[in-house]
Amino acid sequence: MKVTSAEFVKSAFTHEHWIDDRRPEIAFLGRSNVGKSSLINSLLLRKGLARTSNTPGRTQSINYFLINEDFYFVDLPGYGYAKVSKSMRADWGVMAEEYLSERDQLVLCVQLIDSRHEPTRLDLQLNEWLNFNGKPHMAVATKADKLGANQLSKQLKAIRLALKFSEVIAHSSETGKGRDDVWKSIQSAVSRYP
Ligand SMILES: Nc1nc2c(ncn2[C@@H]2O[C@H](COP(=O)(O)OP(=O)(O)OP(=O)(O)O)[C@@H](O)[C@H]2O)c(=O)[nH]1
Ligand SMILES: [Mg+2]
Repeated sequence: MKVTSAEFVKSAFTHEHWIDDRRPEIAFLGRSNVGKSSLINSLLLRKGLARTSNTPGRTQSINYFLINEDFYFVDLPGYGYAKVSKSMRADWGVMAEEYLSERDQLVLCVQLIDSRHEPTRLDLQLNEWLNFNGKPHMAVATKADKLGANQLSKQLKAIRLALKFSEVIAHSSETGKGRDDVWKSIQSAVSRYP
């Protein structure tokens, strides 16, 4: 995919601020700090477009990026960050479910899993929800550069076993590993949109 333009459009904190121009959307989902913003930057080859940080829970709003004036990348807040209040954690579920259920233009959900760990309970819940609700999705195992080849292949096996209905692609935003394969799936999802 040749990225000719990529721009941050807006942060939406509530329903009224969601974008509604019928362009297709790709949503990035995963626990906080798993590397959602970094994956977006890596795919776009733009270093600081989506804000990354070492502080988990950094992305609190739904952030829209318009790519090639054609489709959106949607950076959703991370879940499962223990230090936020219980009500904020409950809000995540409500907001995400509302978002994921209501968007007809959502052509692909990209679920991120840390390649170093087994999927968490919340990862599995989200994956089941996506399957059950027939949402087109794929999984990306992030931070693949942090593991050696043997460890990585072992972890991928475990992740594929846990997310048995999902395509799983290993990716590193440090080395660019997996970038082309993730793009292939995104492109094919966008091209299926009427
Ligand atoms: N080595 C390595 N570090 C990564 C990779 N991807 C992300 N990181 C690091 O992991 C941390 C979190 O990355 P973010 O992209 O901000 O994660 P996020 O999922 O957007 O986090 P929230 O917005 O807080 O939910 C940062 O310090 C990144 O530099 C990767 O592929 N390799
Ligand atoms: Mg982020």
